[in-house]
Amino acid sequence: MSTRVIDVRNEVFAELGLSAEEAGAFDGTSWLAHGPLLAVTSPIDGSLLGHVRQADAADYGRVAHAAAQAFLRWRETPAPQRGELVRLLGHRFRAAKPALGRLVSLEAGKILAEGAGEVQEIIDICDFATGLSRQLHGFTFPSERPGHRIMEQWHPIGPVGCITAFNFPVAVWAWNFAVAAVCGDTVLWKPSEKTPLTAIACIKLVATVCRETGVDPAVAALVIGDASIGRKLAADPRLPVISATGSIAMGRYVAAAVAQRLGRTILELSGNNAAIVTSRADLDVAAKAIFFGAVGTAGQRCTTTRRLIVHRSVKEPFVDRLVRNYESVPIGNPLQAGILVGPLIDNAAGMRMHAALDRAREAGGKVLTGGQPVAVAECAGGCYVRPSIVDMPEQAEVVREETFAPILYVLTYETLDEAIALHNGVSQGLSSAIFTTDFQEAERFLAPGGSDCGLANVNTGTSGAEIGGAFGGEKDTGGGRESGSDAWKAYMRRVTSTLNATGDVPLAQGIKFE
Ligand code: UN1
Repeated sequence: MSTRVIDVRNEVFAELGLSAEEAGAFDGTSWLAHGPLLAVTSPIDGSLLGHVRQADAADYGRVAHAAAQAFLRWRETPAPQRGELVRLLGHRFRAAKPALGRLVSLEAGKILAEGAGEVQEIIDICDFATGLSRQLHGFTFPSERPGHRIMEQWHPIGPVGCITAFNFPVAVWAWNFAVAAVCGDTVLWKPSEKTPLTAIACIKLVATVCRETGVDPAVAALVIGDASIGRKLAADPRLPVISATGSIAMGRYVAAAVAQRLGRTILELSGNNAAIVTSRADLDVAAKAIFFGAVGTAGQRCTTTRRLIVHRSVKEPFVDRLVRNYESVPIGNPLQAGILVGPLIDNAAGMRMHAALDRAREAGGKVLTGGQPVAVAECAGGCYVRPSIVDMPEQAEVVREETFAPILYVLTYETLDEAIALHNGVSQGLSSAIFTTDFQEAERFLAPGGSDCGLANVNTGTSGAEIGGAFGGEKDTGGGRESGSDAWKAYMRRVTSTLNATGDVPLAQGIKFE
Protein backbone atom coordinates (compact mmCIF):
# COMPACT_ATOMS: atom_id res chain seq x y z
CA MET A 1 0.00 0.00 0.00
CA SER A 2 1.33 3.42 -0.95
CA THR A 3 2.43 5.83 1.74
CA ARG A 4 2.67 8.79 -0.61
CA VAL A 5 0.24 11.51 0.38
CA ILE A 6 -0.81 12.14 -3.19
CA ASP A 7 -1.56 8.46 -3.92
CA VAL A 8 -3.51 8.00 -0.71
CA ARG A 9 -5.37 11.22 -1.39
CA ASN A 10 -6.42 10.01 -4.83
CA GLU A 11 -7.61 6.69 -3.43
CA VAL A 12 -9.62 8.09 -0.55
CA PHE A 13 -11.09 10.89 -2.64
CA ALA A 14 -12.37 8.29 -5.11
CA GLU A 15 -13.76 6.08 -2.35
CA LEU A 16 -15.43 8.91 -0.46
CA GLY A 17 -16.65 10.86 -3.48
CA LEU A 18 -14.54 13.96 -2.87
CA SER A 19 -13.18 16.23 -5.57
CA ALA A 20 -10.29 18.67 -5.75
CA GLU A 21 -12.64 21.58 -5.18
CA GLU A 22 -15.48 21.27 -2.71
CA ALA A 23 -18.06 23.70 -1.37
CA GLY A 24 -18.07 24.23 2.37
CA ALA A 25 -21.77 24.74 3.04
CA PHE A 26 -24.52 22.13 3.00
CA ASP A 27 -28.17 22.97 3.64
CA GLY A 28 -29.59 19.52 3.01
CA THR A 29 -30.20 20.16 -0.68
CA SER A 30 -27.22 21.82 -2.27
CA TRP A 31 -23.52 22.26 -1.77
CA LEU A 32 -23.11 25.96 -2.47
CA ALA A 33 -20.66 28.39 -0.92
CA HIS A 34 -19.61 31.88 -1.92
CA GLY A 35 -16.81 32.86 0.48
CA PRO A 36 -13.04 32.79 -0.01
CA LEU A 37 -11.28 29.69 -1.27
CA LEU A 38 -9.40 27.70 1.36
CA ALA A 39 -6.35 25.67 0.37
CA VAL A 40 -6.26 22.43 2.36
CA THR A 41 -2.78 21.02 2.91
CA SER A 42 -1.59 17.86 4.61
CA PRO A 43 0.56 18.29 7.73
CA ILE A 44 2.38 15.14 6.59
CA ASP A 45 4.35 16.83 3.82
CA GLY A 46 2.68 20.18 3.25
CA SER A 47 1.21 19.07 -0.08
CA LEU A 48 -2.07 20.39 -1.36
CA LEU A 49 -5.03 18.06 -0.78
CA GLY A 50 -7.68 20.25 -2.36
CA HIS A 51 -9.60 23.50 -2.12
CA VAL A 52 -12.73 24.28 -0.19
CA ARG A 53 -14.92 27.26 -0.98
CA GLN A 54 -15.85 28.67 2.42
CA ALA A 55 -19.27 29.91 3.48
CA ASP A 56 -20.04 33.62 3.51
CA ALA A 57 -22.63 35.32 5.72
CA ALA A 58 -25.48 34.59 3.31
CA ASP A 59 -24.47 30.92 3.07
CA TYR A 60 -24.49 30.74 6.84
CA GLY A 61 -27.98 32.21 6.96
CA ARG A 62 -29.28 29.72 4.39
CA VAL A 63 -27.77 26.70 6.14
CA ALA A 64 -28.90 27.76 9.62
CA HIS A 65 -32.42 28.31 8.29
CA ALA A 66 -32.43 24.83 6.73
CA ALA A 67 -31.27 23.25 10.01
CA ALA A 68 -34.04 25.11 11.86
CA GLN A 69 -36.68 24.02 9.32
CA ALA A 70 -35.54 20.39 9.35
CA PHE A 71 -35.80 20.41 13.14
CA LEU A 72 -39.58 21.01 12.94
CA ARG A 73 -40.10 17.68 11.16
CA TRP A 74 -37.33 15.74 12.86
CA ARG A 75 -38.60 16.47 16.37
CA GLU A 76 -41.94 14.84 15.43
CA THR A 77 -40.25 11.65 14.21
CA PRO A 78 -40.46 8.98 16.95
CA ALA A 79 -37.15 8.62 18.75
CA PRO A 80 -36.63 4.92 17.84
CA GLN A 81 -37.08 5.88 14.16
CA ARG A 82 -34.45 8.55 14.65
CA GLY A 83 -32.33 5.79 16.15
CA GLU A 84 -32.84 3.77 12.98
CA LEU A 85 -31.17 6.50 10.93
CA VAL A 86 -28.23 6.49 13.34
CA ARG A 87 -28.06 2.68 13.25
CA LEU A 88 -27.78 2.70 9.46
CA LEU A 89 -25.24 5.46 9.72
CA GLY A 90 -23.13 3.23 11.96
CA HIS A 91 -23.14 0.62 9.19
CA ARG A 92 -22.15 3.21 6.63
CA PHE A 93 -19.24 4.37 8.77
CA ARG A 94 -18.15 0.75 9.29
CA ALA A 95 -17.90 0.36 5.54
CA ALA A 96 -16.15 3.72 5.15
CA LYS A 97 -13.74 3.18 8.05
CA PRO A 98 -10.60 2.38 6.05
CA ALA A 99 -11.01 5.32 3.66
CA LEU A 100 -12.24 7.84 6.20
CA GLY A 101 -9.56 6.81 8.68
CA ARG A 102 -6.90 7.45 6.05
CA LEU A 103 -8.44 10.82 5.23
CA VAL A 104 -8.17 11.72 8.93
CA SER A 105 -4.50 10.75 8.73
CA LEU A 106 -3.98 12.90 5.64
CA GLU A 107 -5.69 15.96 7.04
CA ALA A 108 -4.79 15.79 10.75
CA GLY A 109 -1.49 13.91 10.45
CA LYS A 110 -2.47 11.01 12.72
CA ILE A 111 -0.89 7.60 12.34
CA LEU A 112 -3.17 5.15 10.50
CA ALA A 113 -4.15 3.27 13.66
CA GLU A 114 -5.29 6.48 15.30
CA GLY A 115 -7.11 7.72 12.19
CA ALA A 116 -8.99 4.42 12.09
CA GLY A 117 -9.53 4.59 15.86
CA GLU A 118 -11.24 7.89 15.44
CA VAL A 119 -13.68 6.46 12.93
CA GLN A 120 -14.25 3.59 15.37
CA GLU A 121 -15.42 6.22 17.88
CA ILE A 122 -18.06 7.27 15.33
CA ILE A 123 -19.22 3.68 14.93
CA ASP A 124 -19.29 3.16 18.70
CA ILE A 125 -21.29 6.32 19.38
CA CYS A 126 -23.76 5.36 16.63
CA ASP A 127 -24.31 2.00 18.36
CA PHE A 128 -24.66 3.74 21.72
CA ALA A 129 -27.09 6.34 20.38
CA THR A 130 -29.20 3.70 18.63
CA GLY A 131 -29.85 2.05 21.99
CA LEU A 132 -30.32 5.42 23.60
CA SER A 133 -33.12 6.23 21.16
CA ARG A 134 -35.34 3.85 23.15
CA GLN A 135 -34.18 5.10 26.54
CA LEU A 136 -34.78 8.86 26.59
CA HIS A 137 -36.59 8.36 29.84
CA GLY A 138 -38.04 10.72 32.41
CA PHE A 139 -38.90 10.09 36.05
CA THR A 140 -42.33 10.16 37.62
CA PHE A 141 -42.80 11.58 41.11
CA PRO A 142 -45.46 11.15 43.77
CA SER A 143 -47.60 14.25 44.05
CA GLU A 144 -48.55 15.74 47.43
CA ARG A 145 -52.10 16.13 46.03
CA PRO A 146 -54.52 13.20 45.84
CA GLY A 147 -55.24 11.91 42.35
CA HIS A 148 -52.31 13.80 40.86
CA ARG A 149 -49.20 12.58 39.14
CA ILE A 150 -46.00 14.41 38.25
CA MET A 151 -43.90 13.26 35.35
CA GLU A 152 -40.93 14.44 33.38
CA GLN A 153 -40.61 14.30 29.64
CA TRP A 154 -37.53 15.06 27.57
CA HIS A 155 -38.21 16.84 24.31
CA PRO A 156 -35.94 17.86 21.44
CA ILE A 157 -34.56 21.34 22.07
CA GLY A 158 -33.68 22.64 18.61
CA PRO A 159 -30.85 22.82 16.14
CA VAL A 160 -27.51 22.41 17.91
CA GLY A 161 -24.43 24.36 16.82
CA CYS A 162 -21.30 22.21 16.92
CA ILE A 163 -17.80 23.71 16.70
CA THR A 164 -14.93 21.21 16.54
CA ALA A 165 -11.12 21.28 16.54
CA PHE A 166 -8.54 19.85 14.15
CA ASN A 167 -7.22 17.15 16.47
CA PHE A 168 -10.37 15.00 16.51
CA PRO A 169 -11.85 16.13 13.22
CA VAL A 170 -14.66 13.59 13.05
CA ALA A 171 -15.14 11.80 16.40
CA VAL A 172 -16.14 14.87 18.38
CA TRP A 173 -18.73 15.87 15.79
CA ALA A 174 -20.08 12.29 15.90
CA TRP A 175 -20.44 12.34 19.71
CA ASN A 176 -22.59 15.40 19.25
CA PHE A 177 -24.41 14.41 16.08
CA ALA A 178 -25.35 10.83 16.95
CA VAL A 179 -26.66 11.79 20.37
CA ALA A 180 -28.37 15.02 19.27
CA ALA A 181 -29.96 13.22 16.31
CA VAL A 182 -31.68 10.58 18.43
CA CYS A 183 -32.70 13.36 20.81
CA GLY A 184 -34.58 14.92 17.87
CA ASP A 185 -32.22 17.83 17.24
CA THR A 186 -30.58 18.78 13.99
CA VAL A 187 -26.89 19.73 14.07
CA LEU A 188 -25.16 22.60 12.32
CA TRP A 189 -21.45 21.78 12.24
CA LYS A 190 -18.57 24.18 11.92
CA PRO A 191 -15.39 22.08 11.70
CA SER A 192 -11.83 23.34 12.02
CA GLU A 193 -10.54 25.10 8.91
CA LYS A 194 -7.57 22.73 9.08
CA THR A 195 -9.77 19.66 8.55
CA PRO A 196 -12.69 20.59 6.27
CA LEU A 197 -12.40 17.56 3.97
CA THR A 198 -13.07 14.96 6.66
CA ALA A 199 -16.12 17.03 7.62
CA ILE A 200 -17.38 17.15 4.04
CA ALA A 201 -16.83 13.39 3.70
CA CYS A 202 -18.84 12.69 6.88
CA ILE A 203 -21.72 14.93 5.88
CA LYS A 204 -21.84 13.32 2.43
CA LEU A 205 -22.14 9.91 4.08
CA VAL A 206 -24.94 11.12 6.35
CA ALA A 207 -26.76 12.78 3.45
CA THR A 208 -26.71 9.52 1.45
CA VAL A 209 -28.21 7.56 4.32
CA CYS A 210 -30.80 10.32 4.88
CA ARG A 211 -31.89 10.22 1.25
CA GLU A 212 -32.15 6.42 1.31
CA THR A 213 -34.37 6.59 4.39
CA GLY A 214 -36.47 9.61 3.46
CA VAL A 215 -35.00 11.88 6.14
CA ASP A 216 -34.26 15.53 5.36
CA PRO A 217 -30.45 15.67 4.98
CA ALA A 218 -30.50 19.10 6.64
CA VAL A 219 -30.50 17.20 9.96
CA ALA A 220 -26.72 17.19 9.41
CA ALA A 221 -25.90 20.66 8.13
CA LEU A 222 -22.41 21.97 7.53
CA VAL A 223 -20.80 25.36 7.34
CA ILE A 224 -17.07 25.82 6.80
CA GLY A 225 -15.49 29.17 7.47
CA ASP A 226 -13.24 31.22 9.70
CA ALA A 227 -13.88 32.62 13.18
CA SER A 228 -16.51 35.01 11.83
CA ILE A 229 -18.71 31.97 11.08
CA GLY A 230 -18.07 30.65 14.60
CA ARG A 231 -19.22 33.99 15.97
CA LYS A 232 -22.41 33.73 13.93
CA LEU A 233 -23.21 30.35 15.47
CA ALA A 234 -22.54 31.67 18.97
CA ALA A 235 -24.85 34.65 18.44
CA ASP A 236 -27.65 32.81 16.60
CA PRO A 237 -30.84 32.60 18.71
CA ARG A 238 -32.06 29.77 16.46
CA LEU A 239 -29.40 27.53 18.06
CA PRO A 240 -30.42 26.94 21.71
CA VAL A 241 -27.35 24.77 22.35
CA ILE A 242 -23.78 25.37 21.24
CA SER A 243 -21.30 22.56 21.75
CA ALA A 244 -17.72 23.76 21.27
CA THR A 245 -14.32 22.12 21.47
CA GLY A 246 -11.12 24.16 21.29
CA SER A 247 -9.02 26.68 23.16
CA ILE A 248 -9.89 28.35 26.46
CA ALA A 249 -9.96 31.73 24.67
CA MET A 250 -12.47 30.44 22.12
CA GLY A 251 -14.55 28.88 24.90
CA ARG A 252 -14.66 32.09 26.90
CA TYR A 253 -15.89 33.96 23.84
CA VAL A 254 -18.54 31.37 23.01
CA ALA A 255 -19.68 31.10 26.65
CA ALA A 256 -20.18 34.86 26.91
CA ALA A 257 -21.92 35.20 23.54
CA VAL A 258 -24.28 32.29 24.20
CA ALA A 259 -24.96 33.41 27.79
CA GLN A 260 -25.88 36.86 26.47
CA ARG A 261 -28.83 35.28 24.66
CA LEU A 262 -29.42 32.83 27.54
CA GLY A 263 -28.55 29.80 25.46
CA ARG A 264 -26.80 26.67 26.69
CA THR A 265 -23.21 25.66 26.04
CA ILE A 266 -21.42 22.33 26.17
CA LEU A 267 -17.73 23.27 26.34
CA GLU A 268 -14.73 21.00 26.06
CA LEU A 269 -11.69 23.25 26.18
CA SER A 270 -8.12 22.51 27.02
CA GLY A 271 -6.58 19.87 29.26
CA ASN A 272 -3.34 19.81 31.23
CA ASN A 273 -3.58 16.22 32.24
CA ALA A 274 -1.31 14.65 34.81
CA ALA A 275 -0.40 11.11 35.79
CA ILE A 276 0.71 10.45 39.35
CA VAL A 277 3.12 7.53 39.70
CA THR A 278 3.36 6.47 43.33
CA SER A 279 6.02 4.42 45.10
CA ARG A 280 3.56 1.51 44.93
CA ALA A 281 2.99 1.67 41.16
CA ASP A 282 3.46 -1.21 38.76
CA LEU A 283 6.08 0.61 36.73
CA ASP A 284 5.54 -1.53 33.61
CA VAL A 285 1.90 -0.56 33.49
CA ALA A 286 2.67 3.09 34.23
CA ALA A 287 5.39 3.31 31.58
CA LYS A 288 3.20 1.85 28.82
CA ALA A 289 0.21 4.01 29.65
CA ILE A 290 2.17 7.23 30.04
CA PHE A 291 4.11 6.60 26.84
CA PHE A 292 0.90 6.35 24.83
CA GLY A 293 -0.74 9.23 26.73
CA ALA A 294 2.18 11.63 26.29
CA VAL A 295 3.51 10.69 22.85
CA GLY A 296 0.39 9.40 21.04
CA THR A 297 -1.15 11.74 18.44
CA ALA A 298 2.16 13.67 18.76
CA GLY A 299 0.86 15.18 22.00
CA GLN A 300 -2.12 16.78 20.28
CA ARG A 301 -5.05 15.33 22.19
CA CYS A 302 -7.04 17.31 24.76
CA THR A 303 -6.39 14.26 26.91
CA THR A 304 -2.62 14.06 26.29
CA THR A 305 -0.54 13.40 29.42
CA ARG A 306 1.38 16.65 29.91
CA ARG A 307 2.61 16.28 33.48
CA LEU A 308 4.19 13.33 35.26
CA ILE A 309 4.02 13.63 39.05
CA VAL A 310 6.33 10.92 40.30
CA HIS A 311 7.31 9.77 43.79
CA ARG A 312 10.92 10.62 44.62
CA SER A 313 11.75 6.98 45.43
CA VAL A 314 10.89 5.69 41.92
CA LYS A 315 11.70 8.79 39.91
CA GLU A 316 15.11 7.82 38.60
CA PRO A 317 14.41 4.33 37.28
CA PHE A 318 11.02 5.36 35.96
CA VAL A 319 12.11 8.51 34.15
CA ASP A 320 15.20 6.74 32.74
CA ARG A 321 12.97 4.12 31.29
CA LEU A 322 10.63 6.68 29.73
CA VAL A 323 13.61 8.51 28.24
CA ARG A 324 14.78 5.24 26.63
CA ASN A 325 11.31 4.67 25.17
CA TYR A 326 11.22 8.22 23.86
CA GLU A 327 14.59 7.88 22.20
CA SER A 328 13.58 4.81 20.25
CA VAL A 329 10.09 5.92 19.21
CA PRO A 330 9.66 5.78 15.42
CA ILE A 331 8.86 9.28 14.09
CA GLY A 332 7.88 9.88 10.50
CA ASN A 333 5.29 9.60 7.78
CA PRO A 334 2.14 8.54 9.67
CA LEU A 335 0.92 6.61 6.62
CA GLN A 336 3.81 4.22 7.04
CA ALA A 337 3.37 1.03 9.10
CA GLY A 338 5.35 1.03 12.34
CA ILE A 339 5.47 4.82 12.76
CA LEU A 340 4.15 5.94 16.15
CA VAL A 341 4.65 9.71 15.99
CA GLY A 342 3.50 11.76 13.01
CA PRO A 343 3.81 15.49 12.39
CA LEU A 344 2.54 18.43 14.39
CA ILE A 345 -0.40 20.13 12.72
CA ASP A 346 1.73 23.00 11.36
CA ASN A 347 4.95 24.95 11.78
CA ALA A 348 3.32 27.34 14.23
CA ALA A 349 2.75 24.37 16.55
CA GLY A 350 6.43 23.51 16.22
CA MET A 351 7.37 27.06 17.13
CA ARG A 352 5.10 27.00 20.18
CA MET A 353 6.76 23.77 21.33
CA HIS A 354 10.18 25.35 20.89
CA ALA A 355 9.13 28.46 22.81
CA ALA A 356 7.67 26.38 25.64
CA LEU A 357 10.91 24.41 25.98
CA ASP A 358 12.86 27.70 26.16
CA ARG A 359 10.59 28.96 28.89
CA ALA A 360 10.88 25.66 30.76
CA ARG A 361 14.70 25.97 30.67
CA GLU A 362 14.48 29.56 31.92
CA ALA A 363 12.36 28.32 34.82
CA GLY A 364 15.12 25.89 35.79
CA GLY A 365 13.88 22.91 33.82
CA LYS A 366 16.26 20.33 32.45
CA VAL A 367 15.41 18.89 29.05
CA LEU A 368 16.13 15.17 29.45
CA THR A 369 15.31 14.26 25.88
CA GLY A 370 13.75 15.53 22.68
CA GLY A 371 12.59 18.86 21.33
CA GLN A 372 14.71 18.77 18.17
CA PRO A 373 13.16 18.93 14.72
CA VAL A 374 13.27 15.62 12.83
CA ALA A 375 13.91 15.53 9.09
CA VAL A 376 11.67 12.97 7.42
CA ALA A 377 12.54 11.89 3.88
CA GLU A 378 9.83 12.79 1.33
CA CYS A 379 7.95 14.77 4.00
CA ALA A 380 10.01 17.94 3.87
CA GLY A 381 6.94 20.18 4.17
CA GLY A 382 5.84 18.60 7.47
CA CYS A 383 6.79 19.69 11.00
CA TYR A 384 8.22 16.67 12.81
CA VAL A 385 9.69 16.88 16.30
CA ARG A 386 11.18 14.50 18.79
CA PRO A 387 8.88 14.23 21.85
CA SER A 388 10.41 15.78 24.91
CA ILE A 389 10.67 15.11 28.64
CA VAL A 390 11.61 18.01 30.90
CA ASP A 391 12.51 17.66 34.56
CA MET A 392 11.07 20.67 36.40
CA PRO A 393 12.11 21.91 39.85
CA GLU A 394 8.58 23.25 40.38
CA GLN A 395 5.26 23.75 38.62
CA ALA A 396 6.32 26.91 36.75
CA GLU A 397 3.91 28.97 34.67
CA VAL A 398 4.80 27.19 31.42
CA VAL A 399 3.85 23.87 33.04
CA ARG A 400 0.47 25.27 33.97
CA GLU A 401 -0.28 26.15 30.35
CA GLU A 402 -1.39 23.70 27.69
CA THR A 403 1.16 23.57 24.85
CA PHE A 404 -0.37 21.40 22.12
CA ALA A 405 2.78 19.38 21.48
CA PRO A 406 4.54 16.32 22.95
CA ILE A 407 6.17 17.79 26.05
CA LEU A 408 6.02 15.84 29.30
CA TYR A 409 7.00 17.86 32.39
CA VAL A 410 8.27 15.82 35.33
CA LEU A 411 7.43 16.97 38.86
CA THR A 412 8.60 15.14 41.96
CA TYR A 413 6.71 14.59 45.21
CA GLU A 414 7.11 13.13 48.67
CA THR A 415 3.60 12.76 50.11
CA LEU A 416 0.35 11.98 48.30
CA ASP A 417 -1.11 15.27 49.60
CA GLU A 418 1.68 17.09 47.84
CA ALA A 419 1.07 15.09 44.64
CA ILE A 420 -2.64 15.88 44.64
CA ALA A 421 -1.95 19.58 45.32
CA LEU A 422 0.42 19.68 42.35
CA HIS A 423 -2.06 17.71 40.29
CA ASN A 424 -4.91 20.14 40.94
CA GLY A 425 -2.69 23.21 40.82
CA VAL A 426 -3.51 24.08 37.21
CA SER A 427 -6.52 25.87 35.74
CA GLN A 428 -7.59 22.99 33.48
CA GLY A 429 -9.52 19.94 34.70
CA LEU A 430 -10.06 17.41 31.93
CA SER A 431 -8.32 14.07 32.50
CA SER A 432 -6.11 12.49 35.15
CA ALA A 433 -4.57 9.21 36.24
CA ILE A 434 -2.90 7.59 39.19
CA PHE A 435 -0.65 4.56 38.92
CA THR A 436 -0.60 2.54 42.13
CA THR A 437 -1.30 -0.97 43.36
CA ASP A 438 -2.28 0.46 46.75
CA PHE A 439 -6.04 0.54 47.18
CA GLN A 440 -5.92 3.40 49.67
CA GLU A 441 -3.88 5.61 47.37
CA ALA A 442 -6.25 4.89 44.50
CA GLU A 443 -9.30 5.71 46.59
CA ARG A 444 -7.72 8.96 47.85
CA PHE A 445 -7.28 10.01 44.23
CA LEU A 446 -10.91 9.22 43.38
CA ALA A 447 -12.39 10.80 46.55
CA PRO A 448 -13.87 14.33 46.56
CA GLY A 449 -10.56 15.77 47.74
CA GLY A 450 -8.59 13.90 45.08
CA SER A 451 -8.41 14.59 41.36
CA ASP A 452 -10.54 17.59 40.38
CA CYS A 453 -10.90 16.44 36.75
CA GLY A 454 -13.87 15.18 34.78
CA LEU A 455 -11.99 11.95 34.00
CA ALA A 456 -10.02 10.23 36.78
CA ASN A 457 -8.38 6.88 36.02
CA VAL A 458 -6.50 4.27 38.01
CA ASN A 459 -3.73 2.31 36.30
CA THR A 460 -4.73 3.44 32.86
CA GLY A 461 -3.69 6.60 31.05
CA THR A 462 -5.27 10.02 30.67
CA SER A 463 -6.09 9.65 26.98
CA GLY A 464 -8.09 7.13 25.02
CA ALA A 465 -11.43 7.35 26.82
CA GLU A 466 -14.27 5.11 25.64
CA ILE A 467 -17.46 6.71 24.29
CA GLY A 468 -19.74 5.06 26.89
CA GLY A 469 -18.83 7.48 29.67
CA ALA A 470 -19.51 11.20 29.77
CA PHE A 471 -16.52 13.09 28.38
CA GLY A 472 -15.43 16.53 29.58
CA GLY A 473 -14.00 18.35 32.56
CA GLU A 474 -14.10 21.19 35.01
CA LYS A 475 -12.54 24.61 35.60
CA ASP A 476 -11.04 26.09 32.42
CA THR A 477 -11.96 22.90 30.57
CA GLY A 478 -15.45 24.40 30.49
CA GLY A 479 -17.70 21.98 32.41
CA GLY A 480 -19.42 20.36 29.42
CA ARG A 481 -20.11 16.65 29.02
CA GLU A 482 -20.47 14.92 25.67
CA SER A 483 -20.77 11.39 24.37
CA GLY A 484 -22.04 8.64 26.71
CA SER A 485 -23.80 8.24 30.07
CA ASP A 486 -26.54 10.86 30.48
CA ALA A 487 -24.78 13.54 28.41
CA TRP A 488 -27.86 13.35 26.14
CA LYS A 489 -29.81 15.46 28.63
CA ALA A 490 -27.91 18.57 27.52
CA TYR A 491 -29.40 18.11 24.03
CA MET A 492 -33.00 18.10 25.25
CA ARG A 493 -35.43 20.28 27.12
CA ARG A 494 -37.03 18.92 30.26
CA VAL A 495 -40.76 19.27 30.74
CA THR A 496 -42.24 18.71 34.18
CA SER A 497 -45.94 17.90 33.89
CA THR A 498 -48.52 17.65 36.66
CA LEU A 499 -51.62 15.65 35.73
CA ASN A 500 -54.83 16.00 37.70
CA ALA A 501 -57.21 13.03 37.44
CA THR A 502 -59.78 14.38 39.96
CA GLY A 503 -62.81 16.61 39.54
CA ASP A 504 -61.37 19.10 41.98
CA VAL A 505 -58.48 21.57 42.03
CA PRO A 506 -56.54 21.10 45.27
CA LEU A 507 -53.56 23.48 45.47
CA ALA A 508 -50.02 22.55 46.43
CA GLN A 509 -48.49 23.83 49.66
CA GLY A 510 -51.97 23.51 51.25
CA ILE A 511 -53.08 26.88 49.89
CA LYS A 512 -56.81 27.60 50.04
CA PHE A 513 -58.02 30.04 47.40
CA GLU A 514 -61.80 29.99 47.58
C1 UN1 B 1 -9.94 15.33 22.27
O1 UN1 B 1 -8.73 15.28 22.35
O2 UN1 B 1 -10.55 16.40 22.05
O3 UN1 B 1 -10.10 10.23 25.18
C2 UN1 B 1 -10.82 14.13 22.33
C3 UN1 B 1 -9.50 10.41 24.11
C4 UN1 B 1 -10.30 10.37 22.85
C5 UN1 B 1 -10.98 11.66 22.61
C6 UN1 B 1 -10.10 12.87 22.72
N1 UN1 B 1 -11.28 9.31 22.94
O4 UN1 B 1 -8.31 10.59 24.06
